[in-house]
Amino acid sequence: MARDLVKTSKFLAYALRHDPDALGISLDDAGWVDLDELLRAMAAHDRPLSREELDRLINGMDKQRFEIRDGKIRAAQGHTIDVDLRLPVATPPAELYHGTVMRFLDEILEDGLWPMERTHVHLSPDVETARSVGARRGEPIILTIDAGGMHAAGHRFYHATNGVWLTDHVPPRWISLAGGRTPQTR
Ligand code: HQG
Repeated sequence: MARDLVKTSKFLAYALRHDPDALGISLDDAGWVDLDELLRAMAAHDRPLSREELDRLINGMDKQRFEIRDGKIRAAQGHTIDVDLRLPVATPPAELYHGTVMRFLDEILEDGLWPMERTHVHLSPDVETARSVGARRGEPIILTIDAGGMHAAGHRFYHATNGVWLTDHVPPRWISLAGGRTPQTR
């Protein structure tokens, strides 16, 4: 994907997940904005984008950040602003993965995973994805989540359209280090 489209994609993700004011748009309570309104706002903010470029940006992404439906667009996941994506409750696979870094490990094993700034804890369907999520912050550490056990115990899971799994909180008892090793730090 062209470099400026990558930049545009990052800016769009930022606006749709965290700061719609940055673009002078407002999202509905499920995070959607009208496509035409978005393209007008991009032009008004010196970032003109045609519908064709937007389609290219959306289809060219390695991880699908955006969702388009009924002439509207939203970020598929990752919000820090208060939205209700209204994703259906879904049955997760037996195991999910979370990529993090060593400096958070003690706290995570003590308190479990919390959404922090986002609306949900984000879990990956495979180790490779979790590794790249963790690698945003440093040397990645992969946690294995007993999603099947959590689900059986009544925790709710949601499946974002881009394959990311969301849940409210993962208590420590469902978390283990990939490979079953005991954390060195404990
Ligand atoms: C950590 C990306 C201490 C957690 C990816 C993570 C992803 C704790 C950080 C999506 C903790 C939160 C989400 C606790 C969790 N104590 N640290 N109790 N509980 N943490 O970015 O999962 O890059 O909000 O391990 O694709 O890293 O935005 O979540 O390191 O799907 O395009 O607190 O964001 O997309 O960080 O990433 P984040 P995440 P983008």
